[in-house]
Amino acid sequence: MTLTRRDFIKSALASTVAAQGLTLFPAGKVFAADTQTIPHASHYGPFNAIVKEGVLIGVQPLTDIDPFPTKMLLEGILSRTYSDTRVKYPMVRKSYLENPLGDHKPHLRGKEPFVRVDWNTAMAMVSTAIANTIAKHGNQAIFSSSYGGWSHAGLMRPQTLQGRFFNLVGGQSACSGDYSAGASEVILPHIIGDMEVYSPQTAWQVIEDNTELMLLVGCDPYKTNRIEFRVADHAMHKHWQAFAKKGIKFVSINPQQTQTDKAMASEMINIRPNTDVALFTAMSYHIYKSDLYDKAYLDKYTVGFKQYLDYLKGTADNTAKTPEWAEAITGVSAKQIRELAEEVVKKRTQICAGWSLQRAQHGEMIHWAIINFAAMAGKIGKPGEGAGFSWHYGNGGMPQSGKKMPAGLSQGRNPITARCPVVLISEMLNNPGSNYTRNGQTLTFPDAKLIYNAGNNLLSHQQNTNELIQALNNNVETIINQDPWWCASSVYADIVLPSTTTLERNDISSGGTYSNNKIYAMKQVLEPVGESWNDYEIFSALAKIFNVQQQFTQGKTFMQHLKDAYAASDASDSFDSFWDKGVTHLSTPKAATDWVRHRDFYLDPIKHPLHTPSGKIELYSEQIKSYQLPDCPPMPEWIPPAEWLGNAKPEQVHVLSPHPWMRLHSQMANADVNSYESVDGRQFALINKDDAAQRGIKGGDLIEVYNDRGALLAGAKIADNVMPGVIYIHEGAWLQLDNKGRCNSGSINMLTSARPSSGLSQGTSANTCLASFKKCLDPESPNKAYQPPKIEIPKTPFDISSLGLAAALKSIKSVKQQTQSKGEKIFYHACTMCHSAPNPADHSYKQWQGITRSMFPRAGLNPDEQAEVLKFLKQHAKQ
Ligand SMILES: Nc1nc2c(c(=O)[nH]1)N[C@H]1C(S)=C(S)[C@@H](COP(=O)(O)OP(=O)(O)OC[C@H]3O[C@@H](n4cnc5c(=O)[nH]c(N)nc54)[C@H](O)[C@@H]3O)O[C@H]1N2
Ligand SMILES: Nc1nc2c(c(=O)[nH]1)N[C@H]1C(S)=C(S)[C@@H](COP(=O)(O)OP(=O)(O)OC[C@H]3O[C@@H](n4cnc5c(=O)[nH]c(N)nc54)[C@H](O)[C@@H]3O)O[C@H]1N2
Ligand SMILES: [Mo]
Repeated sequence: MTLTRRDFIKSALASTVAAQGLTLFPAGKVFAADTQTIPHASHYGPFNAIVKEGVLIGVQPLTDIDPFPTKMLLEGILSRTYSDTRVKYPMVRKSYLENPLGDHKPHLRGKEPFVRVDWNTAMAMVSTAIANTIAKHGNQAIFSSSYGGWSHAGLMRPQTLQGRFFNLVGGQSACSGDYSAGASEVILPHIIGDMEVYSPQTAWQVIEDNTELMLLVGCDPYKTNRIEFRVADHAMHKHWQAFAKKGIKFVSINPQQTQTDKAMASEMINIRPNTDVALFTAMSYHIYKSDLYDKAYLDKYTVGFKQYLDYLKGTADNTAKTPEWAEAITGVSAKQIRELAEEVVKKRTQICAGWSLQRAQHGEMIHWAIINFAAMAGKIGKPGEGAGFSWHYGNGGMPQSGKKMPAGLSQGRNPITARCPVVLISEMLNNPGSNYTRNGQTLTFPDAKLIYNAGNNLLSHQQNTNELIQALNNNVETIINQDPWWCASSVYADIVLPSTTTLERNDISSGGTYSNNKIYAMKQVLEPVGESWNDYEIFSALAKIFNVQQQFTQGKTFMQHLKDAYAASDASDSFDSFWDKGVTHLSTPKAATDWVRHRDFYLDPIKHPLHTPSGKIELYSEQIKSYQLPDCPPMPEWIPPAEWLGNAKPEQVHVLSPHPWMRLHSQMANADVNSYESVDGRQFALINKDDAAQRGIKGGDLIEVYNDRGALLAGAKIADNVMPGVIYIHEGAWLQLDNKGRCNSGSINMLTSARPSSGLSQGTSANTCLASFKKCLDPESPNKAYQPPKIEIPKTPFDISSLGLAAALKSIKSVKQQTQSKGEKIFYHACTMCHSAPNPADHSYKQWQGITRSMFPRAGLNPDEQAEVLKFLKQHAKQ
């Protein structure tokens, strides 16, 4: 039996569950007849939802698939489902509702109450805003801030559905790049012919059999593999434990000792943030000077050594890049630099670098500097050796099945080509129509008047919150946010559309990112909470209003879309059997366990050239040189960032904002498990004991962290595993500004800058950030970020006819629906499995050939499909 929503809210069971937070059910537990176990899956792992009288009462892990379920799965999912922070009804900001067509006082966003409305009113208001914006400013004025977004693990991702709807009504301006690896994904195709950051890694078994040294560089897979873009299964642990048992040595270059370091007993090399380029440059210099470098390898597999050597020797700048030179920059002793360089050369070494390093100004340089060093050491392409940039993501190292997984609905082609690199959103809003560069192209910002944000938390994840709020309030007429919760982006929106969570509808997912060896049913577990609609319902309803519903739904039911997606996959189980069991497994060929990154190239560089201009590893890039960028040189050079310990004032520290252990960004911040990330209800800051003592701060104290851009309050946590001069504030706390404009919740982006990495990639530089901190003696209240805003219930219903929706809809020109080639269709369809569909013009055709070599196996495309996609990319690639 399922309760109606109304019954549920009243039910005693619901309040008991909400109060207790959790009932934990061990794997394999058998339940009484009145209790259902319903299979579902999430970023945090697969599970059985335990349901009684229509109420979720717990989550049971599937330990045969995931032997290491996290508390985010076991406790967080339940706790956040029934949290007070659910948006239960459509909401409109008070002044917006009072004057939706005129001055609705954008400066009151985030400050005034919301008014509950019914769905008719909400949809009429959203449609009017969209239609008026298109009629007045064109489709380019609709901006999708959904760069991809981590919403959920299913096929029906809000970002894709949003693109599908808007593309049917003339398109929307969109984001380019992502926050994750924005710098490397642009530079590395020039250097090594693939993005590398989203590419499979040498298989675990090869590491176990061959590797002697694993060199972790800002890489913490024990943390970052706790979740997956699709469904986590934590399969790495068995293998990493085997690495340790085998006696593989771990060395970790990092300002902090991580959980991975603890588990692997890594030898630590604490380094000043943002200075790794200097370290690897000096290691390259040292192996040159001591004649330990591999000349034959350089001749055969690389270009540009001559120019790079000039840089190492200091021919032009009179500075030899010696270990002593690097010691002064990095804080790592010259002796240690020499020893490390020699050890790496002499041992079979796999370098594993994370992405935080390149989330920095000049972020393009670091992975490149590592590649140059690894090439000089003669490592790339050999079993158990080389440089990899995805060991910490998607279970990197897991053998690939190459099987086709179900894919979501296609967005289709976006008729609007205007894009904004994610970190430049405030810049775009403040300078509509102005130019910027990206990957050698000069492009133009759209003039965004309406922002539609679905399934990503812009106000939390975007750098420099104060600048963003100003830019939004000065330039954007309407902000629509679609989310199950009162996250920061909901609180700062004009119209909030409550979407269900995946628990309240059906879906399908698969896992893992590279392995593609399982397909999961995400069955509906509950009735929608409050009056929330699922994302598909919301966009179908909009499509109906805009008269494109038939194209949006293709006349299919929701369940038919899922069945078709499953049928198009390589699963051999029937849909009914799969749906019944909740999971189906796909086999992985034996050869996948022997896979070595860049082995083909290493064995035969003529037959298997890289997709760079030279076909080789480019230690120096003529292509990058031709772009003539003042902030992105043609080889990996150490360039001091605008903010680092080398130019900090005595009272300042470097602030890093790594990803949280017990959250997925801002997700789970409203769940019980966030207590792990908090001190007294606020985000904690990890502080070295000496830095704390100097400022008279003890563990548990409230501190204020501040710089020119903003301020936040956080709880002090004294750490013995963080180097002096560096503090850690995990990204993803929700937002609550006090009367002094400080974030009372500890949201890190109050402090970060939206300065891009460089004119090449325009990636984020969140980790280039200095700030001061002191004990806070004047908090105004406890943290209220995890409470819903003030909500009013109107006495009289809103008069929808006053909006003039019919006239607004009539004033938009009809849109000619596009016909897509076979290859284009496959491209946009398969890309729904990733962050977002990239623009074919982002890369040259040659680069696409390299990039698709990693992507095709992940998408499970057969040779004919691959040929069609390549044909499409050839026509539309960057010239
Ligand atoms: N649990 C959990 N896992 C996640 C996520 C999450 O939110 N929670 N998010 C996922 C996403 S979207 C992404 S993009 C990835 C992010 O993956 P990463 O970007 O690799 O992760 P971070 O946590 O930012 O940083 C990892 C390590 O880099 C170190 N570090 C920072 N700056 C420097 C530096 O200048 N030099 C050196 N040597 N080390 C440095 C930090 O101390 C930290 O230990 O993680 C994914 N996994
Ligand atoms: N300072 C700093 N900032 C950073 C980073 C950093 O390292 N430092 N990391 C950056 C990186 S790498 C990333 S990837 C971004 C992450 O940024 P986001 O992708 O914005 O991260 P999430 O917090 O996971 O946001 C997902 C949102 O989707 C919502 N959601 C969940 N399920 C559903 C659903 O079914 N439907 C709808 N409509 N919504 C749903 C959630 O409630 C949440 O608000 O942050 C970036 N910001
Ligand atoms: Mo990310």
